[in-house]
Amino acid sequence: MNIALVFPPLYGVDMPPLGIAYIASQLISDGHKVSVFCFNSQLYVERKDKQFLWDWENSGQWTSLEKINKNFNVPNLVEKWAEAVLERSPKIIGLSVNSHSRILANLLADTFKKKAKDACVIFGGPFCAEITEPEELNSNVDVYVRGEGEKIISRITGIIERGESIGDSTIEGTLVNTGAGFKDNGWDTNPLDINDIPLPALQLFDLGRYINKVEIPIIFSRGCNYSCAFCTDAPMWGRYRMRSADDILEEMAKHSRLFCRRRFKCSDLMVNGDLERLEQLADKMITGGDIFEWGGMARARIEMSQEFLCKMKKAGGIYFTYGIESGAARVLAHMGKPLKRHISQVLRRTHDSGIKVNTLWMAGYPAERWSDIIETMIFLFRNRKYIDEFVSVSSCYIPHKSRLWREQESLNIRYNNKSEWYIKGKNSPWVREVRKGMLFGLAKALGVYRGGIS
Ligand code: B12
Ligand code: SF4
Repeated sequence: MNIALVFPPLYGVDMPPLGIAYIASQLISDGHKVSVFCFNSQLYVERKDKQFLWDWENSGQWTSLEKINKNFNVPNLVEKWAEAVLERSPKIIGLSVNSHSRILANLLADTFKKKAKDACVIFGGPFCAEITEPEELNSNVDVYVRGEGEKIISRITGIIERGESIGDSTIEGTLVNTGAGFKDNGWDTNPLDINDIPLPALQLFDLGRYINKVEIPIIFSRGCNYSCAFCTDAPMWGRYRMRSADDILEEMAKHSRLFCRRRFKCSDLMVNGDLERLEQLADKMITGGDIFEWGGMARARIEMSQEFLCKMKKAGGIYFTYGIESGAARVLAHMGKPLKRHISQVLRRTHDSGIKVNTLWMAGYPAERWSDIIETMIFLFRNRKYIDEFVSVSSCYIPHKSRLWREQESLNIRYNNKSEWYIKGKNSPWVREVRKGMLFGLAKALGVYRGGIS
């Protein structure tokens, strides 16, 4: 079958999106003809005057149609994009959707159905995993896919190929449009065997359109075995599974040859969820002799000894990005993060092993008091020598389905008329901004903020 995969804005234009590359690859190996349309990078390249809208601080400009309309002629854009997709006469159109692309994705779905009512429109991606309200569902979408999409998309295409009704299907992990509403087929609770899925089809993307000219995206693992209170990534992905060393090395060699690059950027939730397998990978990298560079997000796990980290360095590890969030012991405990003294030790060991230490921070967590932000500033000051980059500080938000979201009542969290959360007399958007400013100001003064990284 002819299948079109679409990636609407907003997303990072750093590198090609891996999710849709994995879906494309699965479909190709199932024997389908796949066309990929990354309208996110296309719009970025076409509208140089609007590139500032892809800066982190402007991501809010994509969260309502009114705001997007201020910057673009949305009806024209959607029409043009829909024409380009429909020119290929796809039987299935899959869109990868996140919280910041859902508005344009919905408009595209409406246009696809108007112009080609027989095409099956499928939404996948992180937005679908967070849907809680029926109002969030669009009647012009035939199927919503929650969580990992490879196995599910194969099943959906099978149903369509056999001419069966998608509305009657019972595939776990989907919400299907019956014509009279949506039927919830629950979640697929069996995470994929990630050594069994084809390597992502990055060759379908024009790398020249993306701004990172050095790295190639990759993932070593999926999932996470922790449950930090503010996080919804872990529930979407299920338990931690690391790919086999051979599979990872095969992908590195293939993509390095294809793109003439030697550095890989891991998009894992954390690269160090399974230290034993990570060490096996490092051993293979070292004995293989052909060392690639790599880096990614990691948890500050005290089990990582100096020796272990030196081995990572020798195997090509060049940076670890730690989600530190806070330097206050009681906030860290409430979040479910490692102990404060353990974090300090891991920062020092990583730095001393020659791996660059990147850090991510969060201000205004519900349990955070003014004294905690001071404690965090002292922590930052004391550890400044081991922190190579203070990448960014976000202000705490409460995603649907996170533990914080479930505990809102007991935390006295309320919402104002702009849907912003607050705790009376303790925490508000203003308080969060001030705390964020304090931390950011200190990072700049200490010289650990160096412009951030993408
Ligand atoms: C790497 C990353 C980035 C990189 C982008 C890299 C690049 N290509 O340029 C950077 C850091 C630049 C980035 C930016 C943004 N990101 Co980001 N990012 C991620 C991260 C950590 C990994 C994404 C990834 O590659 N995953 C691996 C792939 C394989 O997974 P996947 O894309 O989800 O795909 C799977 C399924 O979703 C599904 N699927 C996906 N598409 C489709 C399509 C179909 C048809 C089907 C059937 C299935 C399907 O199947 C895939 C394979 O199993 C995720 C967190 C996470 N772990 O998911 C956040 C995440 C995707 N980002 C998110 C967001 C919101 C953003 C921003 C848009 C805004 C923001 N405020 O953060 C910005 C853009 C900012 C800007 N101004 O540019 C959110 C989305 C939230 C949501 N619920 O929708 C996430 C989930 C983080 C979070 N929890 O907040 N991001
Ligand atoms: S923040 Fe990181 S470690 Fe914590 S639950 Fe989410 S993915 Fe796991």
